[in-house]
Amino acid sequence: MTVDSSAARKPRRSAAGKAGTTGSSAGTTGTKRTTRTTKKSTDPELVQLLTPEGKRVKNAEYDGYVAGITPDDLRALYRDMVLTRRFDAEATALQRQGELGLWASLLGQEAAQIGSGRALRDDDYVFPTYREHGVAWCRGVDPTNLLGMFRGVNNGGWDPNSNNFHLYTIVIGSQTLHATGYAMGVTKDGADSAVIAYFGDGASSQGDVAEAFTFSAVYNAPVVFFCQNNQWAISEPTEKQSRVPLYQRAQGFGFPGVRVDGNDVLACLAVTKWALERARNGEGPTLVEAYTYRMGAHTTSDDPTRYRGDEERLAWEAKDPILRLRRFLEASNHADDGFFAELETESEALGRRVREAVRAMPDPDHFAIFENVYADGHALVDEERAQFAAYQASFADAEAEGV
Ligand SMILES: Cc1ncc(C[n+]2csc(CCOP(=O)(O)OP(=O)(O)O)c2C)c(N)n1
Ligand SMILES: [Mg+2]
Repeated sequence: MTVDSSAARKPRRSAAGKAGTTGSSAGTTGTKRTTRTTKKSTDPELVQLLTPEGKRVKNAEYDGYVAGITPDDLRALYRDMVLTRRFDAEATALQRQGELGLWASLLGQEAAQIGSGRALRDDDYVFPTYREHGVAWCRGVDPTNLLGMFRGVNNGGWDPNSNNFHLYTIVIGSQTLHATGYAMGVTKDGADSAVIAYFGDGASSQGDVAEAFTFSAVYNAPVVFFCQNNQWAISEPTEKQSRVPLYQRAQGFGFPGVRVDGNDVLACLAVTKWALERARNGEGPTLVEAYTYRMGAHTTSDDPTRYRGDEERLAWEAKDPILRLRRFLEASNHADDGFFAELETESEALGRRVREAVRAMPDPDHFAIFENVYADGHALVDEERAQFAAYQASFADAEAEGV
């Protein structure tokens, strides 16, 4: 992607007073704090370049970061989002068919992931959670590798160093510390690459994240903390995570935080480029809060109808990240029917490819999990293995009787 950021202004050292940004010298939020659930698209705190209706709006601070974007680039961003959504839908279906143990859908978060993912350079390093399928796509990780992990037939799925994309991390928030340590190493190496850590709104309450913020600030580590605030941490709403908007938390640690419309791929691209540039220029960490929505269940094991209503989902459907870019492409004559039809064919081919690949994978070995806990055996693991073997054997009679 050729996005010219040279026209952009030099990143500021203090972001005080800027809409949607808190810098180390920004004022406090006062004693009366409010919580919020849904931001309007006109919210001054929210950096937005494309409205939900697909209208391009000017933004003096961030326009420079997408100034060189071409129609080809825009179509490429659209393609990335469509293919990622298609692959994600296929994975959900495969789980329902018993082919995967679990799937964590990214539905609704495509713009946050593709915008930030396409802002990265090849030599930058990514530390994802378990939901960053769109970022994995941008890094060139084959989707079937992700599916192998969720089927339980590989121990991670890819070599992190081949794509500078670390393994998925399930232990909430811990990857922010890994990213910080890695970024401190980048500084010691004298490199000008940057590191990005993805995490969720729920993760922002973890001690690990607070420690990562402290260390990265104090050591001026070249790291971008990219928080996808998808409004939910399983069944916990964001209001239960913080009394202030999440991006404002950076202020207390002494680095800037910005809230970007996480359903606006252009804004996510621009803001992430700005944050990465700060990191490369030796200006330390940045917190980006991508304000978005988890359209589906937390994972395929979750039933969101037990804790949230339809109105919220419908309100967010109107802000769909793919639809808004499509509207913009159509209104500006950057894409014709032929482009959309071809992409539809490509999407179906991708769905077919991953489906066939997963069906060709072996069944997971139920005992493999016990082999990778310790290098040299362990009494407790041996006991657990024996218990599990007895449990499995308990089905033998039923199977023999055809129950
Ligand atoms: C340390 C730790 N505590 C609890 C869990 C269980 N857990 C898995 S996902 C999750 C919610 C995470 O929510 P959020 O950070 O908002 O990310 P999202 O799933 O919404 O993308 C929790 C509590 C875990 N994996 N690790
Ligand atoms: Mg969340």
